Amino acid sequence: MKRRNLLVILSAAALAFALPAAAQQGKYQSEYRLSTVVGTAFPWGKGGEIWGKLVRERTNGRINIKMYPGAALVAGDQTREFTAIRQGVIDLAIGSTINWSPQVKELNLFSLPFLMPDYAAIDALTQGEVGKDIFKLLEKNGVVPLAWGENGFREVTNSKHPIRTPTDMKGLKFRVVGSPIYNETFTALGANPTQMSWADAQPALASGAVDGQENPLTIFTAAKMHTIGQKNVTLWGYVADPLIFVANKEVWESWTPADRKIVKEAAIEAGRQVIQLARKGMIAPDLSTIAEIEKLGVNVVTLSAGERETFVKATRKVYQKWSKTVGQGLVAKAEKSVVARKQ
Ligand code: X2X
Repeated sequence: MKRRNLLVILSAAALAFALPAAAQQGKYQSEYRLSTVVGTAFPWGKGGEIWGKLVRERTNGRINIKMYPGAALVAGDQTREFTAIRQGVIDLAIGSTINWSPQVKELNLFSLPFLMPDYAAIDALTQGEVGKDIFKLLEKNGVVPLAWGENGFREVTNSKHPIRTPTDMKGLKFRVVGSPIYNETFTALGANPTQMSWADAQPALASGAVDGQENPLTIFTAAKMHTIGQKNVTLWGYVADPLIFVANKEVWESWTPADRKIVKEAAIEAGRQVIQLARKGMIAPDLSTIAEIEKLGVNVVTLSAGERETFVKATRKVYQKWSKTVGQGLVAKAEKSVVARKQ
């Protein structure tokens, strides 16, 4: 073979090698649609932004993530998000365990009232055996789980008066999220719950159609809920919703192993940052977020251990009933993990 021909062959081989795997496979989409319920003013949406940026940089733009906040790909109906991921209407999502619990009933674990007494308890579940079990369940349900994030402890707020006992909730109307366990918990406390989406919740609060709601404080501040009548917050920490980063299975399989690794590692990194943002200013000695909320003219009630106990007792039946739905084995494992948690 002539020297020149050999060079041509060699350089062609080098070029093929250097080309991104995507171009060789030709399977990559120009854009991947990422669903979140809230936008970048919230830690949750920030997580989407961080994930997208890391992936774009590290894949040299081969994987271009576009965010669709407001659960826009399912017209705001966040309880349909999981099905849409499975069907490929959504390529990627960072979702709350609550919103996916209609399809994956075990995700109601995190909504069992007063299962998790503190942040260490959330970590003990998501970062331990329970977290692994839940990822396996998600895989069985046809999506690819990648990383954990956090929405946070869901605190109860209302426009009427401070809540210190279940009696204070009697007769108040609350917007609750899309799992029936919330209706049952609020009913057990003597309140009137109505299930609605996040999109519908804000106008309902603003018009006074409902008196209160429950959400993490980062949602409270970013959505400026004090401007829609929510002047009373009670830190009862009854449930917390982790977030889960996932990919549609076919999309995942269309990527090269090297790109999958990039996407997964970026999800883990973004998840860590979301968790940090979600907890900022809420753990002693840094309670600055709570102080900022008080400065907005909001009355923040911290319950004594005894006061909290009355809420625990009042919701115990709901806990027991829903433990069966979640699966007694998984609940027992979670309870054990909570007891053994490292502070
Ligand atoms: O709808 C809510 O309350 C929110 C934003 O927290 C969730 O999506 C679970």
